[in-house]
Amino acid sequence: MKSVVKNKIALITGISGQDGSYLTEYLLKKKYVVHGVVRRSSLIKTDRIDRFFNDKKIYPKKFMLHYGDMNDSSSLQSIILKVRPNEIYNLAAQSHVKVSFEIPEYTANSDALGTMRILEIIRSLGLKTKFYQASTSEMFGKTSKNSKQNENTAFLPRSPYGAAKLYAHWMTIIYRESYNIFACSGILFNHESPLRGKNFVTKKIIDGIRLYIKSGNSFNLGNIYAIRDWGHARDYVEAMWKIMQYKKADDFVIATGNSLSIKQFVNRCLSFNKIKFKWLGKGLKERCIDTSTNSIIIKIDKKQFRPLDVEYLRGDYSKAKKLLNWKPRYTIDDLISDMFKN
Ligand code: NAP
Ligand code: F7E
Repeated sequence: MKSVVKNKIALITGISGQDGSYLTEYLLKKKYVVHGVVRRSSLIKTDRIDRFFNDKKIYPKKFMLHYGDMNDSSSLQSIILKVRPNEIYNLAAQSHVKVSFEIPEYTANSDALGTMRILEIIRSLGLKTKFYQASTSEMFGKTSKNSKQNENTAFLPRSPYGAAKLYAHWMTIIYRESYNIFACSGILFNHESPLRGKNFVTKKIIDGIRLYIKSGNSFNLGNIYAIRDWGHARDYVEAMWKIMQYKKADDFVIATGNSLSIKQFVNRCLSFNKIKFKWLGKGLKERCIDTSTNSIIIKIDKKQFRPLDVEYLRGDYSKAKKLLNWKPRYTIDDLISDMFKN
Protein backbone atom coordinates (compact mmCIF):
# COMPACT_ATOMS: atom_id res chain seq x y z
CA MET A 1 0.00 0.00 0.00
CA LYS A 2 1.24 3.49 -0.90
CA SER A 3 1.87 5.72 2.11
CA VAL A 4 0.51 9.26 1.80
CA VAL A 5 3.19 11.88 2.41
CA LYS A 6 1.54 14.93 3.94
CA ASN A 7 2.80 18.35 2.91
CA LYS A 8 4.35 20.32 5.76
CA ILE A 9 2.39 23.32 6.99
CA ALA A 10 4.21 26.58 7.71
CA LEU A 11 2.80 29.66 9.41
CA ILE A 12 4.62 32.92 8.67
CA THR A 13 4.05 36.06 10.72
CA GLY A 14 5.17 39.14 8.76
CA ILE A 15 4.33 37.40 5.47
CA SER A 16 3.66 40.75 3.74
CA GLY A 17 7.22 41.94 4.45
CA GLN A 18 10.38 41.53 2.36
CA ASP A 19 11.47 38.24 3.94
CA GLY A 20 7.90 36.92 4.23
CA SER A 21 7.52 37.17 0.48
CA TYR A 22 10.80 35.38 -0.37
CA LEU A 23 10.26 32.75 2.32
CA THR A 24 6.78 32.00 0.96
CA GLU A 25 8.24 31.48 -2.52
CA TYR A 26 10.99 29.25 -1.10
CA LEU A 27 8.62 27.09 0.98
CA LEU A 28 6.05 26.72 -1.82
CA LYS A 29 8.87 25.36 -4.01
CA LYS A 30 9.54 22.85 -1.24
CA LYS A 31 5.86 21.78 -1.41
CA TYR A 32 4.82 23.35 1.88
CA VAL A 33 1.32 24.67 2.47
CA VAL A 34 1.94 28.26 3.56
CA HIS A 35 -0.30 30.27 5.89
CA GLY A 36 0.41 33.88 6.73
CA VAL A 37 -0.64 36.39 9.38
CA VAL A 38 -1.56 39.84 8.10
CA ARG A 39 -2.75 42.97 9.88
CA ARG A 40 -5.96 44.62 8.89
CA SER A 41 -5.35 48.08 7.45
CA SER A 42 -7.62 50.57 5.70
CA LEU A 43 -5.67 50.10 2.47
CA ILE A 44 -4.75 46.63 1.26
CA LYS A 45 -0.94 46.45 1.05
CA THR A 46 -0.14 42.95 -0.03
CA ASP A 47 1.93 43.97 -3.09
CA ARG A 48 4.82 41.71 -2.16
CA ILE A 49 2.61 38.62 -1.99
CA ASP A 50 0.04 39.38 -4.70
CA ARG A 51 1.94 37.09 -7.08
CA PHE A 52 0.82 34.11 -4.94
CA PHE A 53 -2.82 35.27 -4.86
CA ASN A 54 -2.84 35.66 -8.60
CA ASP A 55 -1.62 32.12 -9.21
CA LYS A 56 -4.67 29.84 -9.33
CA LYS A 57 -2.52 26.74 -8.74
CA ILE A 58 -1.40 28.18 -5.42
CA TYR A 59 -4.26 30.25 -4.01
CA PRO A 60 -6.30 29.24 -2.01
CA LYS A 61 -5.09 25.64 -1.73
CA LYS A 62 -1.43 26.09 -0.88
CA PHE A 63 -1.36 29.68 0.29
CA MET A 64 -3.75 31.29 2.77
CA LEU A 65 -3.86 34.45 4.87
CA HIS A 66 -5.40 35.13 8.29
CA TYR A 67 -5.99 38.43 10.06
CA GLY A 68 -3.98 38.75 13.25
CA ASP A 69 -1.60 41.00 15.11
CA MET A 70 1.51 40.42 17.22
CA ASN A 71 -0.10 42.58 19.90
CA ASP A 72 -3.19 40.40 20.15
CA SER A 73 -2.68 36.96 21.75
CA SER A 74 -6.21 35.79 21.04
CA SER A 75 -5.85 36.24 17.28
CA LEU A 76 -2.47 34.46 17.31
CA GLN A 77 -3.87 31.58 19.36
CA SER A 78 -6.91 31.05 17.17
CA ILE A 79 -4.78 31.11 13.99
CA ILE A 80 -2.31 28.60 15.43
CA LEU A 81 -5.15 26.31 16.58
CA LYS A 82 -6.85 26.50 13.20
CA VAL A 83 -3.70 26.07 11.06
CA ARG A 84 -1.84 23.55 13.30
CA PRO A 85 1.49 24.42 11.66
CA ASN A 86 4.52 22.14 11.73
CA GLU A 87 6.74 25.23 11.61
CA ILE A 88 6.20 28.85 12.66
CA TYR A 89 8.51 31.49 11.17
CA ASN A 90 8.15 34.59 13.35
CA LEU A 91 9.13 37.41 10.98
CA ALA A 92 6.61 40.05 12.06
CA ALA A 93 8.14 43.13 13.63
CA GLN A 94 8.27 46.89 13.67
CA SER A 95 11.60 46.51 11.92
CA HIS A 96 12.76 50.09 11.39
CA VAL A 97 15.53 51.05 13.83
CA LYS A 98 15.13 54.85 13.58
CA VAL A 99 11.34 54.57 13.95
CA SER A 100 11.84 52.49 17.11
CA PHE A 101 13.21 55.63 18.84
CA GLU A 102 9.89 57.35 18.06
CA ILE A 103 7.59 54.43 19.03
CA PRO A 104 9.58 52.44 21.60
CA GLU A 105 6.54 51.09 23.46
CA TYR A 106 4.86 49.83 20.29
CA THR A 107 8.17 48.31 19.13
CA ALA A 108 8.60 46.48 22.45
CA ASN A 109 5.02 45.25 22.37
CA SER A 110 5.15 43.77 18.88
CA ASP A 111 8.82 42.71 18.66
CA ALA A 112 9.50 41.60 22.24
CA LEU A 113 6.16 40.65 23.81
CA GLY A 114 4.74 39.48 20.47
CA THR A 115 7.42 36.78 20.32
CA MET A 116 6.74 35.76 23.92
CA ARG A 117 3.01 35.49 23.10
CA ILE A 118 3.67 32.89 20.40
CA LEU A 119 6.11 30.96 22.59
CA GLU A 120 3.52 30.92 25.39
CA ILE A 121 0.85 29.58 23.03
CA ILE A 122 3.18 26.75 21.93
CA ARG A 123 4.04 25.99 25.58
CA SER A 124 0.57 26.22 27.07
CA LEU A 125 -1.05 24.10 24.36
CA GLY A 126 1.80 21.56 24.48
CA LEU A 127 2.31 21.83 20.70
CA LYS A 128 5.13 20.08 18.84
CA THR A 129 5.40 23.06 16.45
CA LYS A 130 8.92 24.22 15.58
CA PHE A 131 9.53 27.95 16.11
CA TYR A 132 11.95 30.25 14.24
CA GLN A 133 12.75 33.70 15.62
CA ALA A 134 13.99 36.51 13.34
CA SER A 135 16.86 37.78 15.50
CA THR A 136 19.14 40.53 14.29
CA SER A 137 22.71 41.83 14.21
CA GLU A 138 21.27 45.03 15.79
CA MET A 139 21.51 43.09 19.09
CA PHE A 140 25.33 43.32 18.87
CA GLY A 141 25.06 47.12 18.86
CA LYS A 142 28.25 48.66 20.22
CA THR A 143 30.80 46.42 18.55
CA SER A 144 34.56 46.79 18.47
CA LYS A 145 35.78 48.01 15.12
CA ASN A 146 37.46 45.53 12.79
CA SER A 147 36.12 42.55 14.79
CA LYS A 148 33.64 40.04 13.39
CA GLN A 149 30.48 39.16 15.31
CA ASN A 150 29.51 35.54 15.88
CA GLU A 151 27.20 33.54 18.19
CA ASN A 152 29.54 34.20 21.16
CA THR A 153 29.82 37.97 20.75
CA ALA A 154 28.35 40.10 23.57
CA PHE A 155 25.00 41.78 22.92
CA LEU A 156 25.08 45.57 23.52
CA PRO A 157 22.01 46.92 21.68
CA ARG A 158 21.87 50.61 20.75
CA SER A 159 18.18 51.11 19.96
CA PRO A 160 14.71 50.28 21.32
CA TYR A 161 14.45 47.90 18.35
CA GLY A 162 17.71 46.12 19.25
CA ALA A 163 16.66 45.84 22.91
CA ALA A 164 13.20 44.49 22.02
CA LYS A 165 14.73 41.93 19.66
CA LEU A 166 17.21 40.90 22.35
CA TYR A 167 14.34 40.15 24.76
CA ALA A 168 12.70 38.03 22.05
CA HIS A 169 16.01 36.28 21.34
CA TRP A 170 16.56 35.37 25.02
CA MET A 171 12.97 34.23 25.44
CA THR A 172 13.47 31.90 22.48
CA ILE A 173 16.49 30.38 24.25
CA ILE A 174 14.68 30.28 27.61
CA TYR A 175 11.64 28.46 26.15
CA ARG A 176 13.93 26.02 24.34
CA GLU A 177 15.90 25.20 27.47
CA SER A 178 12.99 25.25 29.95
CA TYR A 179 10.28 23.45 28.03
CA ASN A 180 12.16 21.49 25.40
CA ILE A 181 10.46 23.41 22.59
CA PHE A 182 12.18 23.39 19.18
CA ALA A 183 12.77 27.15 19.31
CA CYS A 184 15.66 28.40 17.18
CA SER A 185 16.87 31.71 15.84
CA GLY A 186 18.81 33.22 12.99
CA ILE A 187 20.87 36.26 13.94
CA LEU A 188 20.62 37.83 10.52
CA PHE A 189 22.75 40.72 9.36
CA ASN A 190 21.26 43.33 7.00
CA HIS A 191 19.73 41.76 3.93
CA GLU A 192 18.21 43.62 1.05
CA SER A 193 16.47 43.03 -2.26
CA PRO A 194 14.22 44.75 -4.80
CA LEU A 195 11.41 44.14 -2.25
CA ARG A 196 13.16 46.09 0.54
CA GLY A 197 11.07 48.81 2.21
CA LYS A 198 11.70 52.28 0.74
CA ASN A 199 12.89 53.81 4.01
CA PHE A 200 15.87 51.48 4.49
CA VAL A 201 19.12 52.97 3.29
CA THR A 202 19.97 50.65 0.37
CA LYS A 203 16.55 50.99 -1.24
CA LYS A 204 16.55 54.72 -0.57
CA ILE A 205 19.91 55.01 -2.38
CA ILE A 206 18.77 52.87 -5.34
CA ASP A 207 15.52 54.85 -5.71
CA GLY A 208 17.35 58.17 -5.15
CA ILE A 209 19.89 57.44 -7.90
CA ARG A 210 17.12 56.31 -10.27
CA LEU A 211 15.28 59.57 -9.69
CA TYR A 212 18.50 61.57 -10.09
CA ILE A 213 19.12 59.91 -13.47
CA LYS A 214 15.51 60.57 -14.55
CA SER A 215 14.98 64.11 -13.34
CA GLY A 216 18.21 65.43 -11.81
CA ASN A 217 16.71 65.62 -8.28
CA SER A 218 19.13 65.21 -5.37
CA PHE A 219 18.37 63.21 -2.22
CA ASN A 220 19.43 63.24 1.44
CA LEU A 221 21.25 60.77 3.66
CA GLY A 222 22.34 60.76 7.32
CA ASN A 223 25.28 58.84 8.82
CA ILE A 224 27.17 57.68 5.71
CA TYR A 225 30.09 56.34 7.76
CA ALA A 226 28.14 53.51 9.44
CA ILE A 227 29.37 50.12 8.21
CA ARG A 228 27.06 47.21 7.39
CA ASP A 229 27.40 43.61 6.24
CA TRP A 230 24.80 43.43 3.45
CA GLY A 231 23.48 40.23 1.90
CA HIS A 232 20.57 39.29 -0.36
CA ALA A 233 17.23 38.32 1.23
CA ARG A 234 16.92 35.31 -1.11
CA ASP A 235 20.05 33.74 0.42
CA TYR A 236 18.87 34.55 3.94
CA VAL A 237 15.44 32.89 3.73
CA GLU A 238 17.19 29.71 2.63
CA ALA A 239 19.24 29.96 5.85
CA MET A 240 16.01 30.31 7.90
CA TRP A 241 14.70 27.04 6.47
CA LYS A 242 18.03 25.28 7.02
CA ILE A 243 18.11 26.45 10.65
CA MET A 244 14.63 24.94 11.13
CA GLN A 245 15.65 21.60 9.57
CA TYR A 246 18.83 21.22 11.68
CA LYS A 247 18.82 18.19 13.97
CA LYS A 248 18.50 20.38 17.08
CA ALA A 249 17.23 23.87 17.82
CA ASP A 250 20.10 26.34 17.95
CA ASP A 251 21.08 29.93 17.09
CA PHE A 252 23.06 30.85 13.97
CA VAL A 253 24.69 34.01 12.66
CA ILE A 254 23.81 34.59 9.00
CA ALA A 255 25.99 37.14 7.18
CA THR A 256 28.37 37.53 4.23
CA GLY A 257 31.54 38.33 6.21
CA ASN A 258 32.11 41.44 4.07
CA SER A 259 31.14 44.97 4.94
CA LEU A 260 30.98 48.44 3.42
CA SER A 261 30.15 51.92 4.68
CA ILE A 262 26.98 53.59 3.38
CA LYS A 263 29.27 55.92 1.42
CA GLN A 264 31.07 52.97 -0.22
CA PHE A 265 27.68 51.45 -1.08
CA VAL A 266 26.67 54.74 -2.75
CA ASN A 267 29.97 54.79 -4.68
CA ARG A 268 29.35 51.27 -6.02
CA CYS A 269 25.79 52.20 -7.04
CA LEU A 270 26.98 55.32 -8.89
CA SER A 271 29.73 53.37 -10.67
CA PHE A 272 27.18 50.68 -11.61
CA ASN A 273 25.30 53.46 -13.43
CA LYS A 274 28.53 54.85 -14.93
CA ILE A 275 28.04 58.19 -13.16
CA LYS A 276 31.29 60.10 -12.54
CA PHE A 277 31.24 61.70 -9.10
CA LYS A 278 33.26 63.21 -6.27
CA TRP A 279 32.57 63.89 -2.57
CA LEU A 280 33.22 67.40 -1.26
CA GLY A 281 33.02 69.00 2.20
CA LYS A 282 32.78 67.56 5.69
CA GLY A 283 30.09 66.72 8.27
CA LEU A 284 26.68 68.19 7.47
CA LYS A 285 28.25 70.10 4.55
CA GLU A 286 29.46 66.94 2.83
CA ARG A 287 27.89 66.32 -0.58
CA CYS A 288 28.29 64.11 -3.61
CA ILE A 289 28.65 65.90 -6.94
CA ASP A 290 28.17 64.66 -10.50
CA THR A 291 31.45 65.73 -12.11
CA SER A 292 29.97 65.71 -15.63
CA THR A 293 27.24 68.24 -14.81
CA ASN A 294 28.42 69.73 -11.50
CA SER A 295 24.98 69.02 -9.99
CA ILE A 296 24.47 67.70 -6.47
CA ILE A 297 23.41 64.05 -6.21
CA ILE A 298 23.42 63.64 -2.40
CA LYS A 299 23.29 66.04 0.55
CA ILE A 300 23.66 65.24 4.24
CA ASP A 301 20.59 65.92 6.35
CA LYS A 302 20.64 66.16 10.16
CA LYS A 303 17.10 64.72 10.32
CA GLN A 304 18.30 61.37 8.95
CA PHE A 305 20.63 60.73 11.94
CA ARG A 306 19.57 58.55 14.88
CA PRO A 307 20.01 59.42 18.58
CA LEU A 308 22.43 56.44 18.68
CA ASP A 309 23.67 54.33 15.80
CA VAL A 310 25.39 51.00 15.34
CA GLU A 311 28.64 51.99 13.69
CA TYR A 312 30.18 48.71 12.65
CA LEU A 313 28.79 45.30 11.72
CA ARG A 314 30.57 42.39 10.08
CA GLY A 315 29.35 38.85 10.62
CA ASP A 316 31.19 35.58 11.02
CA TYR A 317 28.90 32.88 9.62
CA SER A 318 31.33 29.96 10.02
CA LYS A 319 28.95 28.01 12.32
CA ALA A 320 26.17 28.11 9.68
CA LYS A 321 28.68 27.16 6.99
CA LYS A 322 29.94 24.18 8.96
CA LEU A 323 26.69 22.82 10.43
CA LEU A 324 24.11 23.88 7.85
CA ASN A 325 26.28 23.91 4.75
CA TRP A 326 24.97 27.44 4.12
CA LYS A 327 26.85 30.20 2.39
CA PRO A 328 25.70 33.34 0.59
CA ARG A 329 25.50 33.13 -3.21
CA TYR A 330 24.99 36.82 -3.98
CA THR A 331 27.93 39.23 -3.79
CA ILE A 332 27.31 42.90 -2.97
CA ASP A 333 27.59 43.73 -6.70
CA ASP A 334 25.02 41.02 -7.56
CA LEU A 335 22.73 42.58 -4.96
CA ILE A 336 23.16 46.08 -6.40
CA SER A 337 22.55 44.80 -9.91
CA ASP A 338 19.36 42.95 -8.83
CA MET A 339 18.08 46.03 -7.00
CA PHE A 340 18.62 48.30 -10.01
CA LYS A 341 17.22 45.84 -12.53
CA ASN A 342 14.07 44.75 -10.66
P1 NAP B 1 9.66 44.15 6.95
O1 NAP B 1 9.77 44.17 5.47
O2 NAP B 1 9.59 45.42 7.70
O3 NAP B 1 8.34 43.28 7.30
C1 NAP B 1 7.83 43.24 8.61
C2 NAP B 1 6.54 42.45 8.59
O4 NAP B 1 6.00 42.43 9.91
C3 NAP B 1 5.45 43.06 7.69
O5 NAP B 1 4.73 42.00 7.11
C4 NAP B 1 4.56 43.79 8.69
O6 NAP B 1 3.22 43.94 8.28
C5 NAP B 1 4.64 42.82 9.86
N1 NAP B 1 4.24 43.43 11.14
C6 NAP B 1 4.75 44.52 11.74
N2 NAP B 1 4.14 44.75 12.91
C7 NAP B 1 3.21 43.78 13.05
C8 NAP B 1 2.25 43.47 14.04
N3 NAP B 1 2.10 44.22 15.14
N4 NAP B 1 1.45 42.39 13.86
C9 NAP B 1 1.56 41.62 12.75
N5 NAP B 1 2.45 41.87 11.77
C10 NAP B 1 3.26 42.93 11.92
O7 NAP B 1 10.84 43.29 7.59
P2 NAP B 1 11.84 42.24 6.88
O8 NAP B 1 13.00 43.00 6.36
O9 NAP B 1 11.08 41.34 6.02
O10 NAP B 1 12.37 41.45 8.15
C11 NAP B 1 11.71 40.29 8.64
C12 NAP B 1 12.07 40.07 10.10
O11 NAP B 1 13.47 39.92 10.23
C13 NAP B 1 11.72 41.23 11.03
O12 NAP B 1 11.37 40.66 12.28
C14 NAP B 1 13.00 42.00 11.17
O13 NAP B 1 13.02 42.70 12.38
C15 NAP B 1 14.00 40.88 11.12
N6 NAP B 1 15.31 41.20 10.58
C16 NAP B 1 15.44 41.84 9.38
C17 NAP B 1 16.69 42.07 8.85
C18 NAP B 1 16.86 42.74 7.50
O14 NAP B 1 17.98 43.22 7.23
N7 NAP B 1 15.85 42.75 6.65
C19 NAP B 1 17.85 41.66 9.56
C20 NAP B 1 17.67 41.00 10.76
C21 NAP B 1 16.41 40.75 11.27
P3 NAP B 1 2.73 45.20 7.40
O15 NAP B 1 3.04 44.83 5.98
O16 NAP B 1 1.29 45.25 7.73
O17 NAP B 1 3.51 46.39 7.87
O1 F7E C 1 20.22 51.79 8.11
C1 F7E C 1 22.41 54.75 7.98
C2 F7E C 1 21.74 54.44 9.29
O2 F7E C 1 17.74 51.72 8.15
C3 F7E C 1 21.53 51.35 7.87
C4 F7E C 1 16.72 46.59 9.53
O3 F7E C 1 16.35 45.63 8.58
O4 F7E C 1 19.02 45.89 9.47
C5 F7E C 1 18.16 47.00 9.30
O5 F7E C 1 18.48 48.03 10.23
C6 F7E C 1 22.52 52.43 8.24
C7 F7E C 1 22.32 53.07 9.61
O6 F7E C 1 19.11 49.58 8.40
C8 F7E C 1 20.23 56.94 6.11
O7 F7E C 1 22.04 55.45 10.25
C9 F7E C 1 22.32 56.87 6.63
O8 F7E C 1 23.55 53.22 10.24
O9 F7E C 1 18.99 50.65 6.22
P1 F7E C 1 18.93 50.97 7.66
P2 F7E C 1 19.52 49.20 9.90
O10 F7E C 1 19.26 50.28 10.85
O11 F7E C 1 20.91 48.65 9.84
C10 F7E C 1 18.98 45.29 10.77
C11 F7E C 1 19.92 44.10 10.77
C12 F7E C 1 17.60 44.97 11.21
O12 F7E C 1 17.37 44.01 11.94
C13 F7E C 1 16.56 45.98 10.94
O13 F7E C 1 15.25 45.40 11.01
O14 F7E C 1 22.37 53.50 7.30
N1 F7E C 1 21.74 55.76 7.17
N2 F7E C 1 21.41 57.60 5.99
C14 F7E C 1 20.44 55.76 6.85
N3 F7E C 1 19.46 54.89 7.12
C15 F7E C 1 18.21 55.17 6.64
N4 F7E C 1 17.22 54.28 6.87
N5 F7E C 1 17.97 56.33 5.93
C16 F7E C 1 18.94 57.23 5.64
O15 F7E C 1 18.68 58.26 5.00
